[in-house]
Amino acid sequence: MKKSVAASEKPVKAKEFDKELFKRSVEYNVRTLYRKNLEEADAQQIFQAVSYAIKDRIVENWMETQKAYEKEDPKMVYYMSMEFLMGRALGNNLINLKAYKPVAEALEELGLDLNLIEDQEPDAALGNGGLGRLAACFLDSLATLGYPAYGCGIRYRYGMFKQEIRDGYQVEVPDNWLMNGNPFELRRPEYAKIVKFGGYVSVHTDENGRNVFTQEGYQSVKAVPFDFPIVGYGNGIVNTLRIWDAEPVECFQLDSFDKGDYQKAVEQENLARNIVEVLYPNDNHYAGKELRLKQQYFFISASVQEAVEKYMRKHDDIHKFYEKVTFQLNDTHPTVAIAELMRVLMDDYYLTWEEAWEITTKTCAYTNHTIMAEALEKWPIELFSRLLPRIYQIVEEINRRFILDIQQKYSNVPGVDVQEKIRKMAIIYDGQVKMANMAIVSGYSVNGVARLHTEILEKQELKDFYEMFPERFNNKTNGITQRRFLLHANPLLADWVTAHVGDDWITDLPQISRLKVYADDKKAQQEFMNIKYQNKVRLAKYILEHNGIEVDPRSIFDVQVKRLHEYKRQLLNILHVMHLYNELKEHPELDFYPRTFIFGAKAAAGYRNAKLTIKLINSVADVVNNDPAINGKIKVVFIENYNVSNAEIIFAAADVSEQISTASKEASGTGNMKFMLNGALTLGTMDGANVEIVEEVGEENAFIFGLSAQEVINYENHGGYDPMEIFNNDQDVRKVLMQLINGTFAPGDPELFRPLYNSLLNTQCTAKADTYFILKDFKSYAEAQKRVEAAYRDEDNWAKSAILNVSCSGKFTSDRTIQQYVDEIWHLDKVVLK
Ligand code: H53
Repeated sequence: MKKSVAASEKPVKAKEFDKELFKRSVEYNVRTLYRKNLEEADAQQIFQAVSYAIKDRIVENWMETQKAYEKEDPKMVYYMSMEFLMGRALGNNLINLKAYKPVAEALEELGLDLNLIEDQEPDAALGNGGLGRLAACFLDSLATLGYPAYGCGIRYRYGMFKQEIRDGYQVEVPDNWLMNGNPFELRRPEYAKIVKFGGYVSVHTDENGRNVFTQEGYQSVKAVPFDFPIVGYGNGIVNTLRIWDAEPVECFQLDSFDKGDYQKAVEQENLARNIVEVLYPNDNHYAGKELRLKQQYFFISASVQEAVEKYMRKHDDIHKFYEKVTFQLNDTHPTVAIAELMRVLMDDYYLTWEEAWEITTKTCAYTNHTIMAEALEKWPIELFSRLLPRIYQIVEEINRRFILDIQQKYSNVPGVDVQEKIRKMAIIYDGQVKMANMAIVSGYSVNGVARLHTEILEKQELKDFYEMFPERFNNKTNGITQRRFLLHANPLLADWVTAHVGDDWITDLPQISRLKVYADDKKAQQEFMNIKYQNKVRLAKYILEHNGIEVDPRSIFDVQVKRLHEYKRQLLNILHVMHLYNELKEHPELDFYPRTFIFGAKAAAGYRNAKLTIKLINSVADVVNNDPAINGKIKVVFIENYNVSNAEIIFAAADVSEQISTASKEASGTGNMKFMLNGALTLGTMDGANVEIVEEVGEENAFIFGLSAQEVINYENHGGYDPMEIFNNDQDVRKVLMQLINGTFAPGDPELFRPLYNSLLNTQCTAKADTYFILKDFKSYAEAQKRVEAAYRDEDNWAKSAILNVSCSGKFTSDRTIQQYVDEIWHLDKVVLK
């Protein structure tokens, strides 16, 4: 680790919280914002007033931090991401200011409940799932560790849709999160940038004999940044998440009519309005929409321009740009940053190709988050070159030179088919621009997000690239912030942990391993189970209020919350619930430990099988929950609108964490880590970070089942799996599959779930069947579920395992992940405030 650059070695202590001052400022804010006093203000107004009072405190630290950065001139990381799934800010800011408890007390003295005030804040849902939430955790860790960083993204007017369940179906409702204004953001018009789309490129030679490329006949949009403070924990550091809004370059001008470019003014207005309108609700799936590419270039061009200008405000030699700046590309979505940086360096700063290339390749680093083929972005040349003509020229040249490199390297190597290499690795091939290939070729680092995932990249998916650039590849196993997902989400457990091992875990999670000595302690076990019980009561209350379903907090809370995707296999889970229900119906005398199966998941709006799986879960819930014959032993709950805020309540209450993806498909997972931190036991496949979780906690404290990643890959490559064989031989499987098409769960429409049935069996042989090996893993999953039940009956032992899960979760803090990015990729220096 490099040493910090500031003079003072000791981090500042958080300023003492002045309760009276805070109370006065809340009252003052209500008065000036709404011309009301506290008694007259409604809950939303109080939320705003409280947030503005907190923002005042943050702004002071924000200015101090930025002043220190200005003075120390440290290297900065720009974390470029289409998604930042921030969730709510108020509670998190209070936690990180170390002001949560005093503020709660101050508000209580005013007759107000901080929890209810927090509930007034809409989630900033500028992301879909894992990738966006990871970005948010990384920002928290960067600020807490004192590393200079910017998050760069888009200020979508509508974030991730709100999910309503009507008649068991998902209905998408727009998320107007800015409706009441956002108290924490700051508009920064002074940093606005112009972004150009379309037109054509003209070339002329200037007086120095240089080719000058000019984009002409384009449309442009003004990118206006909004800054969000990212508060470090207890260290006074406040970094910035900079998200870009779009505005028309010029408003309508009357003389537009005279000039005849009224049409153009209208188009620019529309472009600006559309570009940041909405987040694409696809997770792990690329839809190839033109507007999406516009969004990508829009925020990237603005961010790259700003990074270069900021650098040039302090330095005069652009050649050393990479010494002060690094761009981390969060998946392929921001990959146009490579060509945009080349463009700025060559066209605006007149560097040669070679000079620009050296800077770019030393600045850009890429994180791969998936091996799912449908998630890899490939843009049709026609679209890409029409929208970004200058950028396309640059990509073509990167590609041309790279193909020469391939030829040079492999032409004389016996046994290597150079054309095959080019086919697999070229950036432009088959009429498409392949963004992942560009990111690998043009950067200094390529990382996967869990050990297994990185191994699969190196040995299979990106094998040819790994062979060519082995030094670029590295692993950074994901992590999560314990400040949000334990300290804020689970105050009872957080206090209990602190009472036993002190509070160092808040900024040094591996310290939580000191809890291990309590795993066998009967008193600790009881206390732990009691806390879990109270958290289950809290969740049961939420479920009753939101779903109208009564669940028993003494039952096992078995939870699968994550995006709905076939590879995540919610279908396996619900088929198994159907199977248990069958067993109970057939053997009412069965000694069955009551179980509550809890699901939460949003499906992409156009993803048919995913949406039908939601309907199936709700249909099964309707039948099972209302069948007196099973005496309430199984309950099925689908939590509407799973998001960061309700996730906090859900993780805290879970006994069992369902991590059941088809091995090799889940790059890492991060929900798995949040469950572990809150003392749930993992029921999972050896996939993604599950492998490392089990390695930390021991296989005896988890329930592992199913095919290994290598077995899955072997079947995929060589065939040999026939789901029909299982259907014909396994009566349990056969029965639940028949129930998909005989109306057991859809009495009015027996054909309703046929597409799910077909996806598993495909009797028509028109497509591959059971691509995600659900039937193949069914039996071993059911057996693992039996082990769960048996284990839960031994309460002491369960408590021991749960405590061990908490105490072995140290590795999975995003503080560790960020420190590894810093040490091995970014090479930043810590800044400590004086
Ligand atoms: O990224 C998470 C992983 C998870 C992976 C997810 C992800 C997205 O949410 C969206 C696109 C994408 O390529 C990958 O599915 O396994 O934990 C953070 O790395």
